[in-house]
Amino acid sequence: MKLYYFADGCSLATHISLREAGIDVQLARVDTETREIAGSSERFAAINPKGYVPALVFDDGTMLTENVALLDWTAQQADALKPRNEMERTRLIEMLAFISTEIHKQFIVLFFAPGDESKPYLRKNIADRFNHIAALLKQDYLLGERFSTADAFVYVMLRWARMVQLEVPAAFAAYMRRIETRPAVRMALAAEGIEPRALADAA
Ligand SMILES: N[C@@H](CCC(=O)N[C@@H](CS)C(=O)NCC(=O)O)C(=O)O
Repeated sequence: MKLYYFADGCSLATHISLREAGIDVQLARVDTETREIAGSSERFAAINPKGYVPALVFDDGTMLTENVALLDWTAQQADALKPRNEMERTRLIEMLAFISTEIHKQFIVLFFAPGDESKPYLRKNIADRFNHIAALLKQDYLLGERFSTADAFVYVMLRWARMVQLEVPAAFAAYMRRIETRPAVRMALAAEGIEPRALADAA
């Protein structure tokens, strides 16, 4: 299978999760500006008409898109990630939907909407959402003692928070370090040519 991704994009959550699941994935890097695919003459728009990453193309040619769907699908693929019952799966989807709509989408507007007028509002909104998640962080990972695909997603959002110097609760410092010590995360970052952020800050 092939994962179409932007370096340090939201697709990093799927990339990390696939590695956590032990799935062998081929990477296809999409240039954020030109939308060309590295090492290929294909146009990304011809692969995913929605025009955005992540897009996962299976060996039979079918494609899965949308972070929430990809992170739910990946969670089903390995015992280490798989929710243990129906309610755990629903809780995972609840968290993925929250991160997707309440944080990820708001970052996209913060980054790309023209004008500065709405930026303070968006920054406060995103900060409030991170506060909400921090209050839930009672164990090592968001949904308990086990790493889940929601951790991969919120980790990417925390990287973005650092990119725009958005202050997040102190609890996330140790959390990010914990995530970044995971071998699958280190491998995904190295494959995308990007640096760990929490560990770099601590150095
Ligand atoms: N609804 C999609 C949105 C994905 C998304 O926003 N992807 C960004 C990168 S983080 C992108 O490819 N943007 C390019 C574009 O929209 O043209 C999802 O949740 O997967």
